[in-house]
Amino acid sequence: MKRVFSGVKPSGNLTLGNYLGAMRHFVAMQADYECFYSVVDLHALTVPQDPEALRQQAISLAALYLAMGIDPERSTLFMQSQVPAHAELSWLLQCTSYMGELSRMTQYKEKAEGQESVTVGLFTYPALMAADILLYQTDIVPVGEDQKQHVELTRDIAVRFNNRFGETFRVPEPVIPRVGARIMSLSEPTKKMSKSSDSFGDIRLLDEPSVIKKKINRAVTDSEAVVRYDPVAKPGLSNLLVIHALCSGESVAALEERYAGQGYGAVKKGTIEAVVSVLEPIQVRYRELMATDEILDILTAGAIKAQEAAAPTLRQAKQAMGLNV
Ligand code: ATP
Ligand code: LTN
Repeated sequence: MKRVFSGVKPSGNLTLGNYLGAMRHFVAMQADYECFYSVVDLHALTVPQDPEALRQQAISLAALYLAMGIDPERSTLFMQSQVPAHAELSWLLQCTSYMGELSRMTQYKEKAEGQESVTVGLFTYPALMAADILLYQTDIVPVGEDQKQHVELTRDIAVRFNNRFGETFRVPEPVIPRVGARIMSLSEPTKKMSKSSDSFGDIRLLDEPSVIKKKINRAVTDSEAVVRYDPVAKPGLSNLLVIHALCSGESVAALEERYAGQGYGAVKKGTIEAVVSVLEPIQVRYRELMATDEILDILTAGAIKAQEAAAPTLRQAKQAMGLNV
């Protein structure tokens, strides 16, 4: 069976963008692949975090994975920091990556821009992400559009390592959804919806239905009042149509037809209903899970399975580079 690996940072409350662009595909892929999914807490440390909040967010993220339908009997769900092989391989890969290629990463440039001080970890982060993926001999990496560049760098790192030190890593492929790979902010529809922003335009997976309603009703649209998918001329409306389509299981074209001749108010109302119908059941399961200690046991078992799966590749990489293993 082919292998899938993906990760989400516990860097804030998850957004609808995380779900539609990445996590709902994680759930679907369990049927056809051997999947490894991680709460990549080491990645969250690249920008300042409050220690207690980080600990809570990581558990909350694990509960959300489960609430969405990640099945720990079928997939390995684990906390990155509980599997030391990630940090270890990351060092080896930092020593085979170049300043030039890491400097070209747009996520680094965006996150570093305007900051007074930037950690070395934020810069070397793609080498840790490459380690996450390569440790499991991963075939497929489901991610949103913003992570494509990092998966491509991972491929370059793997090919270079294999050429220089002998066949060690499988070269992974990114899988990016055709629709929903970049869900935009409702208040600034030219920017991506982001978990670490504090904008009112970011729908959180744990937002109450009344909050979702308020956010969607306030979503920025244009003044033309014609329902047409056109992300350049109508970024706000087009984003709502994509969100609606993915949540109600219809196509954007079908929605254009359904709402033809109606105002944007009708589109917003339909979008609210569709989003709430997807998020409410996840929220109910989330609350049930958070009321038990089950998550901790699942994470402990997941870390053991992940460490076992990662160990042979880490050993092979160390040996290939000339370390005494
Ligand atoms: P941060 O804002 O802290 O950088 P993030 O939400 O961008 O967080 P992750 O939590 O690491 O980043 O993202 C997890 C997955 O969700 C990744 O595959 C990413 O591509 C995807 N993703 C994040 N935001 C969006 C979005 N707005 N639309 C589609 N996919 C997204
Ligand atoms: N870099 C990603 C999160 C991430 C990831 C990974 C995704 C860390 N390790 C491995 C896929 C595979 C982000 O910022 N969204």
